[in-house]
Amino acid sequence: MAIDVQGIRRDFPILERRAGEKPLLYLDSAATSHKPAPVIEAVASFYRESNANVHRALYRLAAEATELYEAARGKVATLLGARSEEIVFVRGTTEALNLAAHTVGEARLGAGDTVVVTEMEHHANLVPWQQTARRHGARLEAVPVTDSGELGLSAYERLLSSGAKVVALAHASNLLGTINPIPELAQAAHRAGALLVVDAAQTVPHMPVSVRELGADMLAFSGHKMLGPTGIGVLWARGDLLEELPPFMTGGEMIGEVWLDKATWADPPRRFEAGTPPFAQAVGLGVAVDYLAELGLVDVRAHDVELVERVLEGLSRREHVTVYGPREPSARAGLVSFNVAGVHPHDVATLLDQEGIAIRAGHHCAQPLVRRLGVPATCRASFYVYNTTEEVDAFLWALDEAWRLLK
Ligand code: 7TS
Repeated sequence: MAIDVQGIRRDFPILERRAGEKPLLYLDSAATSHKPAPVIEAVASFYRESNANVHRALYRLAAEATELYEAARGKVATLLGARSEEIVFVRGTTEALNLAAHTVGEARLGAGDTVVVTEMEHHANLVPWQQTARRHGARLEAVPVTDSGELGLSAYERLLSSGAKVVALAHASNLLGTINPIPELAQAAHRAGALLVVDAAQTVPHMPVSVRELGADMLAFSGHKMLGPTGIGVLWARGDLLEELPPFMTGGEMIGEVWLDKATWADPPRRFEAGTPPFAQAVGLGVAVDYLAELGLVDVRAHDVELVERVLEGLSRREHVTVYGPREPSARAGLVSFNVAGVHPHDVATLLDQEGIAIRAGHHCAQPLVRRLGVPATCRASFYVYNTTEEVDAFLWALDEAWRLLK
């Protein structure tokens, strides 16, 4: 069933504000999503009524806060088809991937091993692996991106056979929109004896994601891109893998026992949650998960595809516009990157801003990919549950106005 976008819009207080003279037309949800009133209210009421540090004290308020924090973990586990013990709360995708790279490096990487990434990674899933590879004397290899914006699968197979111990790649590219065929890539990685780490920052908010169906070993995403608060994210990993991994950060409740000269570690997931965790944010994320589950992620996905189809169709009729990534809307996440001939993306974004339209222009934290495309930057429009087909049309109209002024 189609989602009720007008009803959804009423839940998002920020959509009532104006951008200068114009209503806000927000097309940057790939960077961060807006928050519905139930999420804002959940965080506020946690601070008003239930605030205490978790996993520490015996008094009632702390027990209640701990229960709410653990209930949020349970909701995330259900969302992913995982077990609660496999859900590590972190501050976001970047921290999750740093945790993955650091601990997998310690446990599994040695001199002469290969780490496989791709040319379409966000820096958050590239730079931590560069650092880890360097620290352990491993090689870092990147799967190339084809001209149609997909992964070169024969190169992938070749790289796997060169002593690959870990593959780290995006479920969907935040620039191209390409959705990578994770189940197949995971099977091939496992045949080669490598772990598969998935950056799902652009998919978990937008479509049903089951970690078992993907066949991944680890998976990372951020709360703030899925209607939740900032400062909360998730690293999921197979239970037996988490058991094997050493801590990333140390201190706080991640310990078993501590002596002056040594310490032992708590079981997962606590082993990986050093310090005071972002518990109010986790509670907010739990409510965001409820909100998305209520809408139904199958329908959320269908809405994205409808908007992307309309944008792709509109842009393809404009000869001065180049679109990057797959042509087929169902092969993409809910975003479209493009350039306007002879016009710098920043100028396009600035003119659209004068119409109240927020798009992102830049390298989208994927500099190797932008270099591969041979452009300095791109414009990107990205969509979510509160965007309408009328907004897509207004965006296309504003792009035509910008072209008239800048060509
Ligand atoms: N991985 C991908 C695929 C992303 O799109 C992003 C953020 C990250 C990792 C990092 O997430 P964070 O929450 O830790 O910052 N992407 C974007 C973007 O496309 N525009 O702004 C942030």
